[in-house]
Amino acid sequence: MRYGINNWVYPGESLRTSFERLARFGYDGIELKGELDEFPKETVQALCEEFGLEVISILGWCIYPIPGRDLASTDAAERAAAQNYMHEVIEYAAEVGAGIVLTLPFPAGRLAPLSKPGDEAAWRAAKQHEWDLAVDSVRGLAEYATKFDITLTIEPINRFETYQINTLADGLRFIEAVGAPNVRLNLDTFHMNIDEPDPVGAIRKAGSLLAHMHVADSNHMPPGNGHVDFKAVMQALHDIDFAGAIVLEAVPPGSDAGLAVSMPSNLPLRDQYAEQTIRYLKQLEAAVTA
Ligand code: LER
Ligand code: MN
Repeated sequence: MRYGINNWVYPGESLRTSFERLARFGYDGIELKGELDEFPKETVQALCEEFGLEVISILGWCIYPIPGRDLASTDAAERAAAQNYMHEVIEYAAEVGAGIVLTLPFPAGRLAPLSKPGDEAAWRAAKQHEWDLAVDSVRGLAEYATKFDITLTIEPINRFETYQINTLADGLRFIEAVGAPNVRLNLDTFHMNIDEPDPVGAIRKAGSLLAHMHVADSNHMPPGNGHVDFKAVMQALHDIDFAGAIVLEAVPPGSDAGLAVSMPSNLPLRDQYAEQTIRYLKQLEAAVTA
């Protein structure tokens, strides 16, 4: 397996510090938050070279209500801006050698259709309309990504962060609707613990469509600190011949993830979480491959 950490959990930290931590604990690479102006590609390329690390993936930062990031918006200008933004992410990924771009067809943090439907029939119609818009947007992105040999992954995220694509079943239905071979799945153990009826079964069912994994425990802490069965997760990944990377998104306790990852008193946890996770998962990996 290849292992990485997403750097959205390291706000305010220099890239050098993040790369140095990843190298020190034996990670293979980094997943970059898709705020590209913060990470000049020349700096990233030089650090990859210096530390022997790769950029595994870029997380398209489609977070509501950041303007120009909503691929499902009913406002055509907003949708076009989001597509342009994702084109830039795809181009950046190709330039730093990352093969995966994580794509949120519905921005994290938006929990209802923009039209704020007042009854069930209106809700269903609005939901379907935004679904169709998102499918259309992602189909366009997939075509664009083909030119750069980039795979787009769709991550089902929990109901407290989006009102569409909460489960593997939703993700599979979305990918089928898009109908492009370079659109695949990214599962996240934290989100699956909330909305997936059978998280380990979902990994098995995703099979060869699973291109990328995010890990955190049930409480968003590093694997081993909650009740996700990571041994069964690692066994399932092994059994499906998972060839992607496992990327950590661990967050210290607190109701506001953005605040929790930036609190000065939590900074020492960055090393601790990185060290614990790779040690624990590699131990489980050895056990399931023995
Ligand atoms: C993104 O990978 C994710 O897991 C979301 O919770 C971010 O809002
Ligand atoms: Mn995730």
